[in-house]
Amino acid sequence: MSPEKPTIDKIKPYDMPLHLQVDLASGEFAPFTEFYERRLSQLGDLFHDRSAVQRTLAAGDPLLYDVRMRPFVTSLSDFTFGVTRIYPGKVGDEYYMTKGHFHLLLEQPEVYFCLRGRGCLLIESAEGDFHAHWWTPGVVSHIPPGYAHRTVNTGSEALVFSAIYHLSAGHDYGKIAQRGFSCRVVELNGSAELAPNPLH
Ligand code: PAN
Ligand code: ZN
Repeated sequence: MSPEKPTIDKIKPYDMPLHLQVDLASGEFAPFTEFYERRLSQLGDLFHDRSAVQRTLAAGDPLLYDVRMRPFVTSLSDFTFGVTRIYPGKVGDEYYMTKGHFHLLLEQPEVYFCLRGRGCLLIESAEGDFHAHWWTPGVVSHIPPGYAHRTVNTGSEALVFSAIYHLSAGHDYGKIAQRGFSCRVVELNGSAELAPNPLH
């Protein structure tokens, strides 16, 4: 999969302060300017159990997550504020998760803030330095420069989190699509556990 280039060139700079309102219960906010959804048919390769993917797709094409974003571009710099909502569910023993990516500009970090639900953030450098942050509402995670990141909903309700990063960071999905992270997050005896990823 090819890297997704930042859309910064398309956005007119605006140098005045702005505010927006997040509904903490639903994870929706306004005003947003970009919105996308990701369904299982777009993400089936992420999941280990391919026969479970096929069985699920035969019954429909579930929505795994959606993302709302509001870029703040000024004539000097930029930020993006985004809220991701991952729905509860599993494919095989793996919970619904985001695609996961490195930033195209590796030096660009990101801050995540868990607003609602239960989850796990996987963070890993290209050299294999792996970390998992177990999330409840109120947990803030810093993703340092050079670390890939993926979020997993381990709970029974939507997992909602906000993200702040420079829009110029961009997204590189290719490496994660090929081999994933060192660990997968699976349900084992009714609880969420890390399991080694044999493809990594
Ligand atoms: C987030 C993610 C968002 C969706 O805004 O883009 O949670 O995850 P994927 O992009 O991996 O599908 C972020 O990390 N932005 O940089
Ligand atoms: Zn990111």
